[in-house]
Amino acid sequence: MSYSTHTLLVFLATSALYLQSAAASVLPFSSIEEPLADQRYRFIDRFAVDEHNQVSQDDFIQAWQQRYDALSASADGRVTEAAFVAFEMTELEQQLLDARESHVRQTLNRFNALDRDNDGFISWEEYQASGQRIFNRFDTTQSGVVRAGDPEPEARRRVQTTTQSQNERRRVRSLLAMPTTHNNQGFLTMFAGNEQQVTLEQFEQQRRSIYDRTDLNGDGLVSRGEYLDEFMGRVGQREEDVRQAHRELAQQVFRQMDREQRGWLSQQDFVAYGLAVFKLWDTTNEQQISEAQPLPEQEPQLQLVARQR
Ligand SMILES: [Ca+2]
Ligand SMILES: [Ca+2]
Repeated sequence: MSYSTHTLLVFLATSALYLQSAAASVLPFSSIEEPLADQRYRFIDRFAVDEHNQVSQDDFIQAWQQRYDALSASADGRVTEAAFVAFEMTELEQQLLDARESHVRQTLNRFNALDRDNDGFISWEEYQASGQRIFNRFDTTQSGVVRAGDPEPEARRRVQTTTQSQNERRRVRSLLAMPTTHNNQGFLTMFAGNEQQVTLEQFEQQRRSIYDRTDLNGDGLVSRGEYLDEFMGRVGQREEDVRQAHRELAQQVFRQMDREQRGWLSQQDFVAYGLAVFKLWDTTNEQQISEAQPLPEQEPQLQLVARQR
C-alpha cells in the first residue's frame, strides 16, 4: 500500500514542518507555520550527511531507520500511538527548553538596552523614549501616522547571534518565535489591532498600558524581574500552543503511518512513510533532495499549527 500524494501534500501543508536540529524526533514536519522553502531547508539540513544543501535517498533511509530503532527502543518494541506521541513530546520539551533559554538571554539584553541610565529599572521615560524611536522608524512618511503600505524603514544591521559553526547556515524561525515589529505589517499587527493605521498618540497609549501591565508591583518602575516575567509569560502561552499543535501533529502522523490501523507501527510502516515524505520533496525524482528543485505545488489545505496569540 502506498500513500496517496494528495494526502501527503495536504498533510505536509498542514503540519508546516519539523523541529530544529532535532535530536531524535521522528516527525518529518514541525508544528509551526513556515514557508515550504524553509520546511525543505530544514529537512535537508537534518538529513544531509556531509553537505548542507542536499540529501540522497539512501542516506535518508538509513537515518530514518535509525530513528525507528530509537523510537522502538523507547517503546519496548511496540510503537503504539501513545508511545509514539510520548516520544515526540519528550523530544519537543528539549527543543522548547533551548528556545526558552534563548528568549531569556535576548530579553535580558533588551532590558539592558532599555535601561539607559543603568539603574536596574526601566523608567517610563526610558520606555517612552524607546517607543518614540520605534515609532519614528516606522513613520517613514513623517506624518505622525503609520499606515499600511508606508515605505519600509531601512533595514537595521543584523545582530550576530549565531555561533561560529552556524555561520553558514540559513536562518529559520525559532520554535517559539514571538511577534516582532520587523516590518510595516509586523508593526501594525502589534499596534494597530484591526485597523490599517496607528497614530503616535494611539501608539503611546498602548505602550503606556503595556508598561503599566508589566509593572506588576505598581511602584512606577519596571524591574528586570518584572520585564522578564511579562515577556516570558507570553512565551509560555506560545509554548502551550506549540505543545498542543505538536501533539495533534504526532497523532496525525501516527495515523498516517499505521496503514492497516493495527494501533502500532512496524518498521515497514515507518519506512514506507518516510519514503513517501522523501518523494514529496524530490519533485524531479532524482533520488535526492536539494534546494535547486522546484517546490511541491500544493497550497496549504488545513492549518495544524501553533497560532500566534
Ligand atoms: Ca533606568
Ligand atoms: Ca515595578
